[in-house]
Amino acid sequence: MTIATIPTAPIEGQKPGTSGLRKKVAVFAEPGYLETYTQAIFNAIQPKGAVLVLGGDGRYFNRDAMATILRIAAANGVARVIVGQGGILSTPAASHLIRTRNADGGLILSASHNPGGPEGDFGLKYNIANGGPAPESVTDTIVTCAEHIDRYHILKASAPTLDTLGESSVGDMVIEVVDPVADYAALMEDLFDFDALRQMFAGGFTLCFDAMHAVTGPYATEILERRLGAASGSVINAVPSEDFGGGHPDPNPVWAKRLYDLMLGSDAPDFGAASDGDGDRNMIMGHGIYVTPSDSLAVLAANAHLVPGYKSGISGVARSMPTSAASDRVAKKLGVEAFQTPTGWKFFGNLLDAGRATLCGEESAGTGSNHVREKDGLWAVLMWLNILAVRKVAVDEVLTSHWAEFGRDYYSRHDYEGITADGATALMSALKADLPLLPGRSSDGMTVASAEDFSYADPIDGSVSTGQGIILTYKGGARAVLRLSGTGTEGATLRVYLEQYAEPNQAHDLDAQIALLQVINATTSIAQIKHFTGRDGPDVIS
Ligand code: G16
Repeated sequence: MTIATIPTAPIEGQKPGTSGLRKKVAVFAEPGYLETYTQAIFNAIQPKGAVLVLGGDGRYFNRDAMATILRIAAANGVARVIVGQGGILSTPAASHLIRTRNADGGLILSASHNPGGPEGDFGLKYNIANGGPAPESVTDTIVTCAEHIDRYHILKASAPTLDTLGESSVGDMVIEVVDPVADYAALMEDLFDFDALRQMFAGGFTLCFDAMHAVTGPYATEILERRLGAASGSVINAVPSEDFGGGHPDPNPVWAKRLYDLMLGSDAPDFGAASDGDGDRNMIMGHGIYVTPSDSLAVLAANAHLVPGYKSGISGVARSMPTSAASDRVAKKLGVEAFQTPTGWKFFGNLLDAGRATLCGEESAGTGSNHVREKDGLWAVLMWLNILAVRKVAVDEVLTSHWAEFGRDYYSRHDYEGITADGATALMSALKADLPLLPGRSSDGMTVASAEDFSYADPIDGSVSTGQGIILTYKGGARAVLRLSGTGTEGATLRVYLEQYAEPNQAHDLDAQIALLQVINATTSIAQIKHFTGRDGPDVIS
């Protein structure tokens, strides 16, 4: 085995964001960049003798990056790499494979919902042995290693193509190419009542699943159409492409507009859903109705006992801080724990490992459970379908009956995209500086009751994460959260999360923007959004 050791320069200031390192393809493709960052990961995790899982969402640069990573892995003494055929693994399937094969960790190549192609984005994320994203202690070590690196090691031989199932080797390292779908589909069969679902589809239930030309195409076609009998063509945009068909693989009303419009039209199927670039996000719709991710988590928590995998109940529900309080109300009624964590799936890992939470969810279209350690788009779809199969009602009835029992948390997120990093930082700094002065401040008929800069002490390992977003709680209970996105690759994105609770006996059929008008206006004014961003309004409202 011939190894080359190549001098390289440190990578400075490349702290992974909310979910691994995301950059333009052009940055990752710069000579030595991917090599150096991969070596920094290996310096941090010391992978000699390790078994690793490797997979990606198939976006542009996936195959080239895999070939490089395999050669660096071999040069660093990795014993075995389990790879999805063609280099493909959805993020939840990779998480499952790490767990089911007792691997030491895995590398996931994806920029999630960000666009792909030569001008698009690429990403690299390290997951630990529990199958979940590396916690901050590990990502901090990777950053330190990247800042002090001066060489990388790479096998001189080239890596095999990854198209043929089975084992081969490169240097002393075994490469095992596996079917990307098989193990994941088997896990779904364990969790859900496939017989009941088959019956529902045989009875004429209709569905449209938009795979957005991304990784879930093969997974959804196999599970929904082949195994469950949904009509052929129920999965649309099912063939993955390197640039997601030129689209933006983010399952929300803006980017999944074709599905959104279909579900609001008169020819809508019974159920609509979409997933993102790497298969971990989801969008859920019924005929004429969009289910917010916050409501979806609450509904799944309230109905989980109807699904075989959760029939003995759930231990707790965890949500990210900007997610609405809807799931807290369910947890309270069920008498189970409710947790509020910072944004980022990695913060759920300890709670899931300790058995304190069974279901987790985020306003950013992520929902999941203890079956893996990532959010899981298709899992969320199957949860909903299984619940509909048991309750035999439509999506809108599930929601309206939920609100009638628990009340409705009107919710919306306003995104100001591509603003200057300076403006974004100045806005957050001004809010932080003003924190003690904000309580009592009034605007548009709303008065701030309390203001805090969210910090989280992990109840399992005690680690503390600070500066996770500003929370403004208004008198009467409405809430606004302001934070900067950690997943963008250009400029900065300000996210403003808004919510207002309506009791069970109050109106639940208002448009969310109308129900939230006062809290929107008050927050825009108190945070001086126009002043700092130069924008009259948000770019994306979801
Ligand atoms: C990633 C994380 C999620 C998190 C989201 C937030 O999502 O995995 O846990 O909620 O980022 O994004 P932002 O920082 O832009 O608000 P994904 O799907 O991109 O991996």
